[in-house]
Amino acid sequence: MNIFQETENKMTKEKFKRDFKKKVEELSSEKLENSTTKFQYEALAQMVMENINPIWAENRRLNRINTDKQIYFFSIEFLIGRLLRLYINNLGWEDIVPDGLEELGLDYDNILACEHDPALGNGGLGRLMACFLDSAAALDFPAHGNGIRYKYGLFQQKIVNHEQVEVADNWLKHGYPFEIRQPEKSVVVKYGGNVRTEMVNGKLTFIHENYEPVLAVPYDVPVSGYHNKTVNSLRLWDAQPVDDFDLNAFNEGHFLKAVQSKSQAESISQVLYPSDHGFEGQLLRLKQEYFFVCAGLKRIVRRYKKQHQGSLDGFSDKICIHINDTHPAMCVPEFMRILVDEENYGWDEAWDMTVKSMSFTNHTVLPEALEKWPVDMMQNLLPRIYMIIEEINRRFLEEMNGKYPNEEARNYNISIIKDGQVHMAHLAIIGSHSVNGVAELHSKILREETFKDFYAIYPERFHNVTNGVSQRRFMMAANQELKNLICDTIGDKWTQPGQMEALKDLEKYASDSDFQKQLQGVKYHNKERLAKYIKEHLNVTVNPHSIFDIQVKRIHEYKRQLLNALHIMHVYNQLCANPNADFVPKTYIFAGKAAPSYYFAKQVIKLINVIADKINHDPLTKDKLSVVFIPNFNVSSAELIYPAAEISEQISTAGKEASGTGNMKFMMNGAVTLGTMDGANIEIAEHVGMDNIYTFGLSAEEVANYNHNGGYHSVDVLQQNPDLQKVMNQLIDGSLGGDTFHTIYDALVLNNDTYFVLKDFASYCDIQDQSSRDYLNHHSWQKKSIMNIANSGIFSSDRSIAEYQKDIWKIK
Ligand code: 26Q
Repeated sequence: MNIFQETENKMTKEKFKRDFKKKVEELSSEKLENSTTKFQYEALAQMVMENINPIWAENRRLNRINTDKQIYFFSIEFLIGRLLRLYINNLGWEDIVPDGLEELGLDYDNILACEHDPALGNGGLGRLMACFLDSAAALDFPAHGNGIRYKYGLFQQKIVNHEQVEVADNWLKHGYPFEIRQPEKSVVVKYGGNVRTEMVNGKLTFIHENYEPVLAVPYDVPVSGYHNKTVNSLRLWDAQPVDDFDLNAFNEGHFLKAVQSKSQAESISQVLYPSDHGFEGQLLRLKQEYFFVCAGLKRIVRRYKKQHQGSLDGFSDKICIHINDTHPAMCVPEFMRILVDEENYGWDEAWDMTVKSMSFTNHTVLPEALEKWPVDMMQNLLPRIYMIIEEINRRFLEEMNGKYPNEEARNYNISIIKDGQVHMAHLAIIGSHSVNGVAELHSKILREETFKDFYAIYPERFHNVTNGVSQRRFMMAANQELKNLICDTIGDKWTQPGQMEALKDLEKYASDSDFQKQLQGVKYHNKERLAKYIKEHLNVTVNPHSIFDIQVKRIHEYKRQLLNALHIMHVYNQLCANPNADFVPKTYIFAGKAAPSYYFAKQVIKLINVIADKINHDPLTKDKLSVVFIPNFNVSSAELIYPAAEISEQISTAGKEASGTGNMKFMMNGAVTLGTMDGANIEIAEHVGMDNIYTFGLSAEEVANYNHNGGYHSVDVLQQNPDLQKVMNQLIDGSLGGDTFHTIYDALVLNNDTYFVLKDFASYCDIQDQSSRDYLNHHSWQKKSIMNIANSGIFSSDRSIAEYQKDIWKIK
């Protein structure tokens, strides 16, 4: 059902064409036929906002009076991607707009491409938030986001001389049509200064003075639901000086000081930190974390009090604060501060309300990514917050020492403050009623290893909610031809929110040769579309009849793009040795950004590009083997890439990838996973069956066993494998056009290969060979592809959101 098509002033194609033409001509002062694509984009964006705004306002009005529980996601990243097409689809205009524009002689895709893709996140964690907002709105469920309106999003990646070069992402340069600035909802965030105590009316009162105020100004972005009347809000906070100039400083003639304080305030929301691994304790990052926590909670509290006669009683029955990884963990002490210092609750009651309101999702088990802030930094920047953390910790340890007097070592281990650092994960676990991992294996590792001491104390707090992704963006919109084919075959029940598991009906067609042929045709078109993009952007010709084997994600040692690259070198060696042997044509595609300070990951990018250059220029490989590194992986290029994939590379060292979500996006577009038993791959294998996935390598348990015994001996593996020796030597002997990769060689050979790349190499080569042989049997390959699509429904973020509702937020 599409309720927008039932209303009286429903949009028709003719009305759309008239309104659109008028809008373009008003904006551009030109006849439509003389207008630029930029004006056409702006006109379309404005029309969309004019239609969403009244519904959004109505949603806000209803949210003010109704008593449904509201969810607030606090996340330092929201990787929302382009929004125009999604708004159009959600409004139910998906058939009207493309046709209408075509009749006006315009190209819909060109217009959509004018939207600057907002890159307000690094990768999985930020994109997950965007998928969750999409699903919550689709399911008519009030969930909102709170984050930072970074002036510069994640850097844009260029490849120059085979290497990554970072370019600033000035995404707001031409304005952003989907945000509404709400200056009257600005709040002040206080940094630094000192805290003084005073008895006021017989109560010990904490007075924060000499602080530096920063103004937090909210910008709201509508989050509309699919074919329904729900519009939620994503609130992004911008940092501004409280007064444009510090007037005192200015009047005293300290002009430079005044300007400096302005730029110090603005610096807080200036840029997204481009690292998603390796915690670095930078002061500005800590400022960012407190910034959106403080501002977001202030508005939520203010709104709640307004609705409840000035009281916060009952808050935790009506509001859930969801902490996305530890970056917003200061929600815990900040909410305590509000309750105790400002609202005069007693500590115990305040603590009970806090724990009941907060829930926490962990996204990583890499020890180097866990946040630990130096005590003196936190104490100086946030003196009252630090005092409250100390008190939370003191009471917690007192309770633990009372309950478990013989567990001294453990009680020290779980302390929030130890060794001069504040452990943010401990704060988040102690201050929340729920802690969850993002795939079965990951949640098990949290319970049994990472947080095992907490699991012993609070077993009831631990949950698993396996991640999911938005099928509306990553399949229905990105792969419309596939969507249409499936709807023609099994109907459209699966396209309805929460119903994606109806795709299971496709299993009936798994061996149907007509359906298989049509599916193959769809895949071929998507491969051609990607091949065209590659030709245009990289001037590399790839053979659309070859297998498209794709690995796209952030570049990390644990994700092992290196394993993929070493295998390609091996394949190339074989081809050179036997140019006339049978060879299944293959195109290896990579994309992904490395953190600018992550030297090893940048060497891997360089290696891939060097190999690509060599292989693509060798006439021997023509139409058989090509390698492509697509620069600047982002949500928009992802939408082109997933639909074209036949093999989805998910090859992380087992136990390291919390879940992965790209694996799910590939699967719903019919790619077959080639991966380790890690993260959500394990659940993909369970659902699709072992005949329809290629798995290889050590298990998480085997990896852990090696690690408990100090690792394995990579040299032994190397000695037994001449093919691998050859590849490894090529890294350092100048075979790669004179470039050498000693850092990579040393890590694998001399430093014992922390990520088990050499250990899993032989098993990876075997499974690669097997998949290429299987591909030759088109019938059985198409069957695998269909089984993947048919069983992907469970990996919809609609299912994840429904589980959070039921198990964590406890909403009926
Ligand atoms: C922390 C401190 C300082 C600077 C940066 C960070 C930081 C920023 C981002 C740490 C981690 C991240 C992002 C982590 C992330 O994206 N994790 C991924 O989350 C996905 C969604 O749950 C999972 O599918 C992936 O497996 C996981 O790697």
